[in-house]
Amino acid sequence: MLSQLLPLAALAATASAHGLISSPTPRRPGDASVAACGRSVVNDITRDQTSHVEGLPELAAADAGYRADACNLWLCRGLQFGDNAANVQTYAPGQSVNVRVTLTIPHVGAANVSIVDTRSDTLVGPAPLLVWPSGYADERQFYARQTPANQTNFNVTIPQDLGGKCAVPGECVIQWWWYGTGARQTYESCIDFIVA
Ligand SMILES: [Cu+2]
Repeated sequence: MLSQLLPLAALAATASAHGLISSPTPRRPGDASVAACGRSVVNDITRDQTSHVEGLPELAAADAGYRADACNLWLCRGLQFGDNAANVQTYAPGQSVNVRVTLTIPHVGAANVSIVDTRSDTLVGPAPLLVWPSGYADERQFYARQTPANQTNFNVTIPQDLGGKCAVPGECVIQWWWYGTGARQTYESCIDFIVA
């Protein structure tokens, strides 16, 4: 439906794009991610930073540069703190944080926003910060330009008690996670932050 508005090259480049945090600055691929996940995975993510996790494990397994102990493709798509060290946000307990997501292709499903301990890949704090149990990125709403505004522009509240975690850069991320049920595709995007 946008084809008449977009040059062919731009259309090709975005054809598989789905979603990504646009603000605050999320983790993006770089040298640290190559060192952990291998060149094949990072090339795939670089080609389309909004694309899904499925398929990356196969690329990783076939790449000699992939280090299973350092690269968890199901957390931030494997993207590493070292590539985002210049963009560590500092938040106070109880602070409300505005997050923006760019959705470019919808696949209706579930989504949530959580604080994750990057070393153990476990939730930090009392619960996910936000949950959409279903109905996230619904195709019918999207193509009618009726996606609820709070799916792409929302606030999360930093919990008062994080159990002493998230004081050191790289220890915790705020991860936006979305699973398109019909498409069977997972999307992840991560914000690096500390509480102080
Ligand atoms: Cu898709």
